[in-house]
Parts: sequence; structure tokens; C-alpha cells
Amino acid sequence: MHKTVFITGATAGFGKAMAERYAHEGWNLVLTGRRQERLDELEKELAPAKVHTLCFDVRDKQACQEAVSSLPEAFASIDVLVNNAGLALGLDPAQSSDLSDWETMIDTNIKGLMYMTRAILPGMVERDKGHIVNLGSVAGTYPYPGGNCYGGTKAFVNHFSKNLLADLLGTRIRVTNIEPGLCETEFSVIRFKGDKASANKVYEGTQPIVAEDIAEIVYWTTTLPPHVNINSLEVMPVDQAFSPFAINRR
Ligand code: NDP
Ligand code: 8X3
Repeated sequence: MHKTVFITGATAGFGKAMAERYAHEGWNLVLTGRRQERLDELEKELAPAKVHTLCFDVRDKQACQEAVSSLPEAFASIDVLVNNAGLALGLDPAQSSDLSDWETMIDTNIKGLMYMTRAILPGMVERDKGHIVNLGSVAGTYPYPGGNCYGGTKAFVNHFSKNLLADLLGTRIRVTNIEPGLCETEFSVIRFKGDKASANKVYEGTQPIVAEDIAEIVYWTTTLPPHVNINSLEVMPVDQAFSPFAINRR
């Protein structure tokens, strides 16, 4: 019996690499994103893997619910949900950030993740089987200038993940929050709104994590013996570390 993984945001970055990883291991895949042409391309690339694509915006509560209830029987028993769809917008200080960017991050990273979880979790509880993997971030633990709302959304993901575990005690359902640091995907191009020069600077002269690294880690957390739960996993490139507190001197 094939297992089924449901990955949100599979059209790029971590989500696409995870789709490739799980397909390689013979899983059935439900892949989502807002760009149908990319989903179609990915489905072709992953053949002969069994793939079901769903094109919708995770900010749309009804679309999330309908996507899950529309699943054909072969894909309806989800073993792993990866809440990966998400983004950062802007790196301006809070006082001059664009409020609509904040709303988009909250609607996607927090509310979208909640909608998908709420749509899929009852089935997992009924089957007493399942694993929810959330994409948090080091930004959810460590503040940095310009991280403001993005970091806030990922702090939510961290605490929401742990609170899910509290509710799910007594079931066989696992919950994991993956917290990556510097990773090269389309993330920075989106953050800088298409400004590729600024995006490239983020990774210049260093060796960031790549999407395949995260895919491997996520795959590993979901294939450990069923009595083992990785609560959270923080991962940074060797080329990234911490700074002392910043102090203003007058
Ligand atoms: P990418 O920009 O490469 O991919 C983001 C994916 O999310 C795309 O497939 C995009 O699909 C999807 N997505 C974004 N908004 C929506 C939406 N409203 N509805 C549906 N899908 C959406 O970024 P990453 O792969 O790097 O990011 C994946 C996750 O990892 C995010 O949650 C991010 O915050 C987190 N993360 C990233 C890090 C990094 O440095 N790269 C580090 C730590 C965490 P489409 O546009 O087709 O809808
Ligand atoms: C992405 C990592 O440090 O750019 O979540 O916020 S960071």
C-alpha cells in the first residue's frame, strides 16, 4: 500500500524538492500551489509517480477545505501533510513596512497553515495515523532587523506545532516544526519582489543550504520509527552563525 504525502507550495524551492524526494521513494503525492503550469510540469517530471495536483491559494479558507474534500479516494488518506507554502515580503523596519505585506504573510504563513491543518487533521485522527510537518524558520526564534512580521509568523508556527502535540497526546499522530536558516530558493526573489540582484546578494560568497537538503531532512523525520517524534529541528548552513547583541551607544 503506497503512502500519501500532501505538500503545499510544491511549485518551487523546498516543496518541489520534497515532491522529488517522496516520488523517488514511491509515495503518492498531492501537490499544490497557485501556478498550474508548474504543477503540470512537475507531474510530468515525476512520472510514473502517482500525482494529484491542486491549484489554489492557501489564503482562501474555502478553497483549502474544498481542495481536501475533492481528493480522489486513492489520495484521500493522507499520511504526511507538509505545510510548506509561505513567504517573506520586504526587509524594511517595522515603522516603514508595508502593512499589506504583513497581512499577506499572516494570511499565508499563519492562516493558510491553520486552514490546511484543520482540513486534514480530523481524517488523521480518525485513522489514528499521520504526520504534520510545518515549515517554521530560525526567524521564529531569533529576531533580526527587518524580520518583524515574518519572524512573528514563524514564531506562531513554532508554538502552534507544539500545541498540536499537546492536543494529540494519546494518538499516533506526529508533528514536526522544521526551522531552516539561510537557504537558496526563490524565497529572496519573492522577498525583494522580483529584484534578483538584491536576492543574489543574500547568498553571495557563501554556501547556503539548498532545497534538496531540506527535502532530505523532512523525508527523514517522516520515516523514523512511528514511536519517534522530532518536535522541532533547527538547521543552518555551516557558513551561518550567531552575533552578539546589538548595542546602541550614545
Ligand atoms: P519558494 O519561494 O521557493 O517557494 C514557496 C512556495 O510557496 C511556492 O511553491 C509557492 O507557490 C507557495 N506559496 C506561496 N504563497 C502561496 C499561497 N498564497 N498559496 C499557495 N501557495 C503559496 O520558498 P521556499 O521553498 O524557500 O519556502 C518554503 C517555506 O520554507 C516557506 O514557508 C518559507 O517561509 C520557509 N523557509 C524558507 C527559508 C529560506 O531561506 N528559503 C528558510 C526558512 C524557512 P505558488 O507561487 O505557485 O503559489
Ligand atoms: C528564512 C530564513 O533568516 O531569511 O526563514 O528569515 S531568514
